[in-house]
Amino acid sequence: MGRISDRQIDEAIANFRFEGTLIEQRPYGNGHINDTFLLTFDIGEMGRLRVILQCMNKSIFTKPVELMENVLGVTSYLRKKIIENGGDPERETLNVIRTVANRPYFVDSQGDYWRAYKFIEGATSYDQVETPEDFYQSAVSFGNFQRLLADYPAETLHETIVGFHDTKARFATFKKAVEEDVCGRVASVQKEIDFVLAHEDVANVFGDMLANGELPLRVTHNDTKLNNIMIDDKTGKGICVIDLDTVMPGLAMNDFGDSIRFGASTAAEDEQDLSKVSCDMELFDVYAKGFIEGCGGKLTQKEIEMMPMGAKVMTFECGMRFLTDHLQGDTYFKIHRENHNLDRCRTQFKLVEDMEAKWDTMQEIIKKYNS
Ligand code: ADP
Ligand code: GN1
Ligand code: MG
Repeated sequence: MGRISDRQIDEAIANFRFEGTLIEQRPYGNGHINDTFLLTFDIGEMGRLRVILQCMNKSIFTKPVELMENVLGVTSYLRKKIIENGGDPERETLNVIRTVANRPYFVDSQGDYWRAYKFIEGATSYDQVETPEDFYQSAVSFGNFQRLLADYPAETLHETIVGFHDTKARFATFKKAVEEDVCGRVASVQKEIDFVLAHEDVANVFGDMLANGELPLRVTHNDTKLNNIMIDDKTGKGICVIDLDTVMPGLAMNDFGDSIRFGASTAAEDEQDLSKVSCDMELFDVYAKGFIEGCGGKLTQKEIEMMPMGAKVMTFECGMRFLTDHLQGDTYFKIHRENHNLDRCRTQFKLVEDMEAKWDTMQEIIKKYNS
């Protein structure tokens, strides 16, 4: 935090079509990318109304206008589908609040881009799995999300981050960061660097399979962390997939794998005590079941078979990205303490090792659901 001044926040607030009197504003959530604020308005007799206001990270999302075109396209498409299915479009998809000038985003006097969403009430985004049932529900929701978008015109989607899950390209970027060593940190992380170099094959698997036509490109979320889903406080069901910045053509196994990386870990993403970090096979099982069910028969047998690999690739890629950022001076992911990205990288590599040790079990679990 701290990147955005109070004056900028006030300017943004004044430029959205918010109703009522602002009574509270505070930073919100644990996202690593955008600056998120929770605003509370008093709307008189009607009580209180909350909204999410976000300053988009423009050094990461260099084309915020295109990004918002994606968000509007996807949310209005989902809205129609939710209504057709008898759902509640106010809670089951993000709702963009427009600006006074009737735009879906606001550009402030510093050139920063802002957007606002209705706050999804009565639901929680979890940073760690509390019960296997919650994790199962999040799997069904992410699977459903992919199923609902199966016929979305993929060619209309902008690629908001080029090569986002091109693990091979990320491996090349990593090697360059090691060579350049701009912060002089290479010598202190040789063990982690060696881990990456020894796993080059993991970086290439999906790129090679895509090139051979063995895997289909689908419209995917690409950032399926547990805290990017809202779970209903009353019913315990996953109700809304949020953080749509990276919805783009991608691989089903990566959406599966990124959820496992984050949610099936027995510890937080930045846990310093690595003895606490492992990949929980019960959670892997419930997530696999929920995701495959949620995708509603759309996945090919090959995609299902490759799900353990999706978990390994996403975990390896994320660890490599954290390490790259550590080497480059922590310019991408927000950090809240010294060596934060290094700590995050270490949990990911510990998970990769654990997945390697549990590889046969992961295959067996997936086989149960691949008929
Ligand atoms: P980032 O890209 O930084 O992760 P997110 O869009 O995921 O940003 O938002 C950060 C956090 O804010 C989420 O994890 C969630 O807790 C909360 N959040 C975002 N949008 C909403 C919403 N519409 N309603 C309720 N909470 C939200
Ligand atoms: C970021 O935005 P957030 O915090 O949900 C990142 C993901 C990483 C994740 C690691 C746009 O997700 O790719 O997997 O951190 N998002 C972007 O926690 O880079
Ligand atoms: Mg997020």
